[in-house]
Amino acid sequence: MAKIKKIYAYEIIDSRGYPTIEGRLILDNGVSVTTSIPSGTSIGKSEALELRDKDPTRFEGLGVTKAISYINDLLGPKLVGISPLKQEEIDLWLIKADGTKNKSKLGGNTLLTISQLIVKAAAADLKVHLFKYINSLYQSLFNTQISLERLPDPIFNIINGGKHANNNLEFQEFQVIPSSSYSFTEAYKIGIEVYHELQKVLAYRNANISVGEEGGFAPDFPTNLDAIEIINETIAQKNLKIGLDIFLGLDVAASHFYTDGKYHIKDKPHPMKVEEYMEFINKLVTSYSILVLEDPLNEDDWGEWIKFNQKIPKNIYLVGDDLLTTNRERLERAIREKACTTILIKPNQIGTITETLQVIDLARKNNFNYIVSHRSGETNDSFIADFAVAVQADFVKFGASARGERLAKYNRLWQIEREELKK
Ligand code: 2PG
Ligand code: MG
Repeated sequence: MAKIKKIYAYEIIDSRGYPTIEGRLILDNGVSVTTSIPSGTSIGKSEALELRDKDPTRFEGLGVTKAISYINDLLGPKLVGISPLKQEEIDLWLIKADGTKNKSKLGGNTLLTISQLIVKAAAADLKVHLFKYINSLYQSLFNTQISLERLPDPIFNIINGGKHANNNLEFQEFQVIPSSSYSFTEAYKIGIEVYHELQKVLAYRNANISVGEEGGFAPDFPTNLDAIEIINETIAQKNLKIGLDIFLGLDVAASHFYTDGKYHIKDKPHPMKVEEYMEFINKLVTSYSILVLEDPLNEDDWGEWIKFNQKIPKNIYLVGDDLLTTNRERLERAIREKACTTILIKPNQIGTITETLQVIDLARKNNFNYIVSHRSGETNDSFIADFAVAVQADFVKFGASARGERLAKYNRLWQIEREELKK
């Protein structure tokens, strides 16, 4: 079995134009793999720390040379001679080397670079598709098999707002979700055609067709509801039936417009207290075939989440992203208190692949749904696409069906469906 010969990292620039880490691992048989790390713009308070240099003379303080020196000088050399098949051991060693609860010493981005390199190197060495290797890794960690049957259903973020765009919408993501009865190939085509139709509808209305961080359009509208209405109109133009062929989704990312104990959105002329706001969101969900609803409430208000979860229809995926931050303890609490039904999975929120798989295992054992997600700051690495197939996520959320860093993931899913899943 091959052993690690060298691990090193360097800065590259992400889709937002800011530095991030790319790492490379070379095995002693000459096999080499590369991976890079995404970065969030709207970040949950409980996420693993993303280590940045804070040196104002470089990249507005967002350089990652400190993290890179930890990989090149501290961690990488100690892994020379070790087999990449020892994922769990290596990840536990990384966690211990950091020693903090939120990876604040070495950085979640530092640890995840190494953790992902190890996964990729093992798959490359064994000459198996990445998703098949991650699937077998899960099986060896938890003694349970996940049968590789299907591709996750894609969630396309076609209008961007909130922190992802400089338009005036408070909600962060307005999404369309083709019915799960479609194959990925069909769903992808629908997502792409709806995206282009939306561009036409927006242009017809003299709305702005420039895009936000995740490739969705970023128009100004008088209210958030107007953005939903325009998506409905677009879907009707394509002769698709809403609630049958296609559904809507929202990442409200409500923590970002929650101040002074109230929710501030332009749909109401006054800031709303939680009761009124919940009523508003609940009505919106039921009137607009919203299937997936992410972070509708402030990330600290567990009690309100519990109430809301009781209130909304049972068939809706109530998703905790900023609430749960791919964190095992927070997921345990959500399960215990019934705060929501679905967790968003982002490996860089926690920092290692083993911990990410542990969270998924906990979700699966408790019939909790899970969605694998990109970040707003992305690279062209499609690791997350293989990861989502490997764990048979209910959905994937990789942004709009436009811009290279988003398409790298969707196109990889397409390739898996076309060439690799059933072979
Ligand atoms: C989210 C993510 C991804 P960010 O809130 O779900 O869409 O955004 O990466 O900016 O946290
Ligand atoms: Mg989110």
